[in-house]
Amino acid sequence: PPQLSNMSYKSGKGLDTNIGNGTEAKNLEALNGRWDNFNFAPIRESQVSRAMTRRYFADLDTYAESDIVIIGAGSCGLSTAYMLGKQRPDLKIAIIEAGVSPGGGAWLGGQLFSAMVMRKPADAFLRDLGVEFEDEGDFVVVKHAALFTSTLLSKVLTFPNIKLFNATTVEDLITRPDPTTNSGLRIAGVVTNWTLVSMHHDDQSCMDPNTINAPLVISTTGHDGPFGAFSVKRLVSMQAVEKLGGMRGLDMRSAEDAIVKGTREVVKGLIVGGMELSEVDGANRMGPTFGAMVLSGVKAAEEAIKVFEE
Ligand code: AHZ
Repeated sequence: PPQLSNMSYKSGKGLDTNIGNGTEAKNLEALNGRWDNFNFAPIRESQVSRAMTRRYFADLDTYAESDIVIIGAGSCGLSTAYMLGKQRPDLKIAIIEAGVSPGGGAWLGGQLFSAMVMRKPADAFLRDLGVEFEDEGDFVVVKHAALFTSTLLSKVLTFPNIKLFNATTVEDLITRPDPTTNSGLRIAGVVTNWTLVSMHHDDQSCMDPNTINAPLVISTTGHDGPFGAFSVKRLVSMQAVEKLGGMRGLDMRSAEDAIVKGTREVVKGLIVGGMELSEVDGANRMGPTFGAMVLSGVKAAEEAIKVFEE
């Protein structure tokens, strides 16, 4: 049996026997037909744990002071992040997504159908992203909404200055007094918790949240629902906005223009985009067409860049 004195708990060596040295393979072809003597490179469980937790906690440390926090990784939040990632590699951007899987309502085109419709000129965004589509004249069709969302997500996750914290909910907004604004305050960051914790505030006590300071928050939490329209509802309860307009019935013709045009800094330090904005402005919903979400993201990024140029 291994002697305690011979064990290195730091490296984990000495506790396990029968671990192979690992099959070497420069490429996948090199593995061809070698499965009988195959084994993975050695590992100890603590190495896996440390590889994940060290990075996660370093990220929490790094992004505790961010330049921008984007709330919600749906089609609008991800489009915003993509535009900012491309144009401003100098800004530190945290995306906080309540769900385990980012993407919001953009994994299917509508109902349970696969294809995603975008009205022109949102095809310009698809070209920029490198997602193929069929041109139907006034609108274009991506063969599967998941192709759009996964491509967008993969690009956003590649930017070194953007960190996605998923399974994390924004529970509140950080505010600071600001006598120059109507409400006398500005938004200065977000209050977060793991979503599973947020869901249990009613039956558990002492589960205080965490915080991220940021001079600019971009909220894209979607229309009202269990989580949706979070920031704008909070603006009302903190009396920074008098009341919400409330999302109106579906009218594709007017809804998409209204959302893109209306994307703006609603309260100092808080830009609102995507369907969350319909709750502020009393805009119609547009249903299964996604051009407004991506172009609202483009506009939200443009508005954000203006704030940093001021
Ligand atoms: O999980 C939510 C989703 O992924 C996330 N979210 C909401 N509240 C949050 C909170 N903290 C962190 N407090 C939160 N994350 O925000 C994301 C919103 O994505 P979405 O796809 O619902 O919104 P969107 O505005 O990007 O796109 C909406 C697309 C449309 S239009 C429409 C209609 O007209 O009927 N319906 C949809 C889904």
